[in-house]
Amino acid sequence: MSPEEQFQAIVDAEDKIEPSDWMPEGYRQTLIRQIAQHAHSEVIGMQPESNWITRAPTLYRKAILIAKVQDEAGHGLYLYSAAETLGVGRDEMQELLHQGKHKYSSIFNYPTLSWADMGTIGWLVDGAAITNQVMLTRCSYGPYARAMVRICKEESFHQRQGYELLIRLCQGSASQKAMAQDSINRWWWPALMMFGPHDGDSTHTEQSMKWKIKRVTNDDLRQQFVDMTVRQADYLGLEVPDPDLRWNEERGHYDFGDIDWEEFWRVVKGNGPMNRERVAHKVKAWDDGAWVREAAMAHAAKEEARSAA
Ligand code: BYC
Repeated sequence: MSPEEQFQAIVDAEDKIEPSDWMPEGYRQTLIRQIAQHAHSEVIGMQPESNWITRAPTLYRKAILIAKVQDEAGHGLYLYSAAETLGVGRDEMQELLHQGKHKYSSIFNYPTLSWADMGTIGWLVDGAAITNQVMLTRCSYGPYARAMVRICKEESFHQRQGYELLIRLCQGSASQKAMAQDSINRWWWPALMMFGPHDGDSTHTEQSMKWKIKRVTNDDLRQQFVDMTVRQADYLGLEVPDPDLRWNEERGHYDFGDIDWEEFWRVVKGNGPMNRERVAHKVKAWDDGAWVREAAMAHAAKEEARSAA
């Protein structure tokens, strides 16, 4: 058996590939790309929500929001660690993100304009994230799959807190309910875009499915998300902003309208409403934090010298 055949046999047998195992270069590069993008998404994803921490309406909501944003930082750290096991440095990944050479999820390039957006992000954005990420707990690469188990548990908590926030708003005054409706109007389509291009336009799906990095295609996950979420919107008494949305008895799924793919690619290529601000803020945070990293390195060097003495 060639190394490639042996590798594929391990994958097909549902065993995990570990960092010290032989792997095709394409597999390694695909994982670095996907895991780094995922880590960057978690970290950039802190920005839209942290924007509302100082304006949370109660201490209770503020505590939840701070904890959620902190969880996202933690997810970024697990994922950067998983990517590092593939031989890429954390500083290198940061540099590529700062230079615009690494992507992150399109969803975080939209602004958070109202308090209801905190609920909608939890409900729709974390909801879409879990729909996509549950399959990643079964990814063939061990360190990524294991990181995803913990991340999914936390994301499902995030999803529920967002939905609960919206239940409260929708049971509140007419203007609170209108704020919730305005929020779903703005986030619905970008949330559907999170799953990526149609399967026919997806560069990586076929190979990633063969390697069992991905287990379900972009379109199938998107359908799963729509089917689950429309019922949740009904319960809230909110309308999904899609005139073509209807239950298809024959398919056993909801049919839904066309996604604006021009908007998707515009955002992915760096020209969405908030791309420049998001990256500029990230670069500033990295530069402002340089002294912390330097102090930690100096401390580690001192400790090492002390234990060597
Ligand atoms: N945005 O061949 P395809 C979170 C790119 S964070 C931008 O289908 P693939 C949270 C794609 O990279 C959630 N780019 O790709 C955090 C590729 O370009 P490259 C983040 C996108 O990888 C804070 C090209 O389009 N989740 O939960 O097979 C607060 C062709 O696509 C997007 C993850 O990262 C997009 N939406 O499938 C709250 C999950 N979609 O790289 C919540 C892990 C596609 O060739 N990632 N592109 O230049 C994945 O599962 C897969 O990477 C994707 C895309 C399903 C996203």
